[in-house]
Amino acid sequence: MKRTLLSIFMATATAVSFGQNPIVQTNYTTDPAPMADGDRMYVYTGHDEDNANFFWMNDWRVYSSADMVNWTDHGSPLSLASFSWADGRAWAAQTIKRNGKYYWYVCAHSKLSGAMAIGVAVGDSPTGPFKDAIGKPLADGNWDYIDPTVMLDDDGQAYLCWGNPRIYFCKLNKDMVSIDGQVEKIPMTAEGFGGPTFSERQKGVKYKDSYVEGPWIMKRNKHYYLLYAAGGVPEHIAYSMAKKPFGPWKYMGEVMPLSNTGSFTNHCGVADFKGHSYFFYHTGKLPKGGGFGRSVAVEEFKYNKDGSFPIIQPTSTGVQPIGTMNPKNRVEAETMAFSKGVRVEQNEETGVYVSDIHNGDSIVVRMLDFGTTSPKSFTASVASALQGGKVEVHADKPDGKLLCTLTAPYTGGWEKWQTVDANLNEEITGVHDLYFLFKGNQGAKLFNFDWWQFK
Ligand code: FUB
Repeated sequence: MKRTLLSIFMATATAVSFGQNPIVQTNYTTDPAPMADGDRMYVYTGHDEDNANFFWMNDWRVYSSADMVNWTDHGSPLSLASFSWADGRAWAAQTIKRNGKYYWYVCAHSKLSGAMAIGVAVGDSPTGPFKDAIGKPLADGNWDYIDPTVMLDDDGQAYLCWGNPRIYFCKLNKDMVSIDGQVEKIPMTAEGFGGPTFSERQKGVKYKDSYVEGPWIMKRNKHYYLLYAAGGVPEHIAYSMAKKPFGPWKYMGEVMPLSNTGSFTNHCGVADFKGHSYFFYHTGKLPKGGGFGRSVAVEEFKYNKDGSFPIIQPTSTGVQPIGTMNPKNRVEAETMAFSKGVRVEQNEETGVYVSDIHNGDSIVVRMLDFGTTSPKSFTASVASALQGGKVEVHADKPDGKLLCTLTAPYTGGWEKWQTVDANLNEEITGVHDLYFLFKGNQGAKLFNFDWWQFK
């Protein structure tokens, strides 16, 4: 199963042009929920399994970036196993910070009701560890109960919304893990959402649009927004605005129109970060991807003067970097702008590391600022239970200046880490992209890669 995605990457290598979308190539990722926190943008995602024929999803993942192009894989700190009541369908979710704690609202199939339920996990850091906050669902027992989205208003009141094909809405108590009052249904009017809910549609009447699923509620500059997957399958993204968190909502039109994304669902999340506005969504654009093999992508946009959204089209280019990284600090190998062939694994001791490295695979890391003094050597932590291999480090392009070739030896096991060095052949200063090109015996797994650093 794992090898399949890799083989496809290798087979289609020449067809993959360099672009930032999808932002993760080592796994399928879905239903993005961005959260800016401090110096980093975090994206909480679902995870489509390789070769899936349905949304057989078992866990959620976290990625983060300080520059919007190099994404660090934080692995999967939350899965169905984290919730004693859940037994399938780890679908869309969102995380929010309050009073130093991180609340991750999820939906999953409930063993208790035999239908879908909304749950909440809590952690002390954006990357976890997370645990079920209450040991039971927040709301259970309805196939409509999917895709929770959460918003903390300026007055300290938090709201939770979810649902397909209706939108449920409630207040959260200050503890963020209990519902204040009743769960209401948001009235689905043509004025609010372009059309009434599917069951109330009249034959022969043409509506502007319709809410389907994947709500994203947020507030910005006194405007309340509800973005959502709309129009039936295939889905586009539309939105409504309101002056109050509970509406009434006004249908505003499409944000991301239907286009050839290769996925019949779409699901968005929006966040501002370091003075830029970003729209996250998913496509089926990773090799062998599709409706059940989706991948998160991101576009930068500017709000219109009146606070409304512009039309945002999906691109393969994605966004421009908004920062640099220091290569003289230790960099986790699972921080990458683009990769080909490699996968990731995680364990308690090492955390996340790059695995499944084969001859011809590569990793690109962008915007490394070497400063004015060239480093003299390159150091990496590697592990191999076989013969190991080599990594060539090139500047700026795959056939750019060869800075060094590092040899990763047999270390006695795939998790027996050894720190190895290579002297630089060439000086390097200023800001550069780096291409790590992996070489070794054809077909064999070469080595695992945990971190690297220039000295
Ligand atoms: O990822 C599973 C489901 O597909 C989500 O819950 C929906 O929003 C759609 O993206």
